[in-house]
Amino acid sequence: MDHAERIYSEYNAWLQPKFSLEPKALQISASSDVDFIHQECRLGLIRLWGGIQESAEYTLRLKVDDLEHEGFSLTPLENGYEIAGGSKKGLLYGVYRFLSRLAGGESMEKIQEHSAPQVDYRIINHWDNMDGRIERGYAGHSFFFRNNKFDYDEERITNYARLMASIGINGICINNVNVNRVSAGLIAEPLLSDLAELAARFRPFGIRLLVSVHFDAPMIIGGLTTSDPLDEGVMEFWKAQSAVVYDKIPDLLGYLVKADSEFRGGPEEFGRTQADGANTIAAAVAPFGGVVFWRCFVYNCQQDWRDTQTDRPMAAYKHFQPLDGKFDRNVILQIKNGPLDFQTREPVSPLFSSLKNTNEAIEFQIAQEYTGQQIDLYSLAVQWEEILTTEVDKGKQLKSLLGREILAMTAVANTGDNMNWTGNTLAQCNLYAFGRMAWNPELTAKELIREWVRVTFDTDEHGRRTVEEMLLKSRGIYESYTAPLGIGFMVNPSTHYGPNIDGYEFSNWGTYHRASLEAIGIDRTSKGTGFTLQYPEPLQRMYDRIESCPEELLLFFHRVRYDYKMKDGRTLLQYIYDSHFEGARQAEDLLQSWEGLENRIPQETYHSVKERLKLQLLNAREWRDQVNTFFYRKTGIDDEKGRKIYR
Ligand code: GCW
Repeated sequence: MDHAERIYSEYNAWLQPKFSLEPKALQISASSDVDFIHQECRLGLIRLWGGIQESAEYTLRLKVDDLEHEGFSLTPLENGYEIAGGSKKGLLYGVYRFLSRLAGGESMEKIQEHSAPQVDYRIINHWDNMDGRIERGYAGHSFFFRNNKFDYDEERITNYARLMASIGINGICINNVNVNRVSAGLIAEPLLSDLAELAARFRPFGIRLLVSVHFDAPMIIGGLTTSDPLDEGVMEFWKAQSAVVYDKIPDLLGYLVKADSEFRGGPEEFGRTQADGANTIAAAVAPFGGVVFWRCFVYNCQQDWRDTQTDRPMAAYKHFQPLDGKFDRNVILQIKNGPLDFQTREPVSPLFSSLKNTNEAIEFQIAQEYTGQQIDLYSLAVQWEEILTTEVDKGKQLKSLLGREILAMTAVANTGDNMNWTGNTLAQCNLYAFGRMAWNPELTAKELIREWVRVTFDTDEHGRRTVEEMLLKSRGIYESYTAPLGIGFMVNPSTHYGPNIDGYEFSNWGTYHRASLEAIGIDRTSKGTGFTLQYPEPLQRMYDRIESCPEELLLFFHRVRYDYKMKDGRTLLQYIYDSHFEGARQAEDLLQSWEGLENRIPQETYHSVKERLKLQLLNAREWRDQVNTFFYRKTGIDDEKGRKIYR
């Protein structure tokens, strides 16, 4: 292997060679302006086949054609094959798709596809701090930063860029939305030059960088005494500083901003609106074609638990819905998928159906903060598919808004400097699925999981099926032994792993279950906090009425007595017991299924996943016992099936 080949294969997850594939004798033909893509294609084939045997009899043609801008087509021909793209970017995507289908074991003559992405912006958000730590990172340290400086392995960056481009990602924000005084400096020298150098490494792969900026940058780096977005000096600061930034990085995608959120400053501190804040910054990047991604994760994180009027999931709507139509064209409001915070089960944020004249981005979290931290198995694709197919307006699924009102799919990265990128190898599937789903939201979790398993493991049918089934079931299993029915949280404060039922019950964060001796949950109906009123009819009515509320969200919307009869006749309490006993038992099944793969999966992966599944089992048992004991102690009612509950 020469150097270039090694770079290609070293860490490349699903682009890693797995099979010894039958090489095909061919020549690659491409015009000289797509040299880089030509090279990528060559390296990819060498990696898959161990080499290329040149032959004039069969030609693999790469060309830019009249297709959708980022689209591509893959077409077998009489004596050759054609990969066409609507632009160089489209062609690159076509090449990667072609390689990845080959890697999945398909034969070249049968690969035929025409595809173009549904949303323009497909973005990964890193929550990397410049000291090298990653907020909510479960796969090691940052591969961009260390000791408050850029510090990276160039090959790894290339590999990462390739990996992301191969699933259609075209934007990456490299620093945490929680910007501190150091990372605030990314838009000024000396860090700006380093940022420009990094941007250049991503550029050939069609990836534009974004940078998280500090709302108080006018004070921190501009030396002003205010950050008031309507102050002349502040507006001038953003304009001048952005001109400096775009001079260095002309294709920077733009800025990401977390303001008025979790102790970060924002426009509301100056009596201004979210639109005032976003528009001032957006006006500064507009001349350069830049975009401002403005997060809607705005709520009171200093709530008094005694206050039962304030209802955290209602906050984003209250701050942003009244401003619909007031945001500049280059502002995209970045909205978390649910109204609370990346829980296993939440309704879709009501902002998506209620903003009619505002650009939106949906934000997912691939990092498994509340979903098992890359120890417990959790296939997010399953959850995302449910979210995208949720009805958000009369007869309209969320995914029908993609490419119309929702212009971007963004997600918090689950990667770090661990050799396999994601700590748990099986968590790679979530990263893969995000990119593919952002490209084509019609893909189902089942299809995505199958694709990923195929390109990742060189194993037999039994092996593949086992991994697929484990992944498909994993979300349901995790949900059932943690905090099901939409009640959420009950996790250890700050780490967010493992059970702590009252951990947040008397805290400031606004996430309460309010369990008493008789009932649990918050009444969020029109008669309660009024949260359901944020949805259009008929959703409002559906969530309002306990009979029509989807059962899996029962405790998100309603306060329910333990003796409430669920649809199948069980009491709520018995459902809680069953769910936890069953979930913990299924965690055992996961481990057992995996153990059956001992000689079918590469040793290192086999053992590291097994270690995690063992930890998952301990976690599941701890959740089961703590939750069951908690409710037993509240109610004094035993499990009908007489299983062990600690008193
Ligand atoms: O879920 C919370 C996390 C914070 C995170 C915040 C956010 C980056 O616990 O770590 O901060 O969400 O999304 O801004």
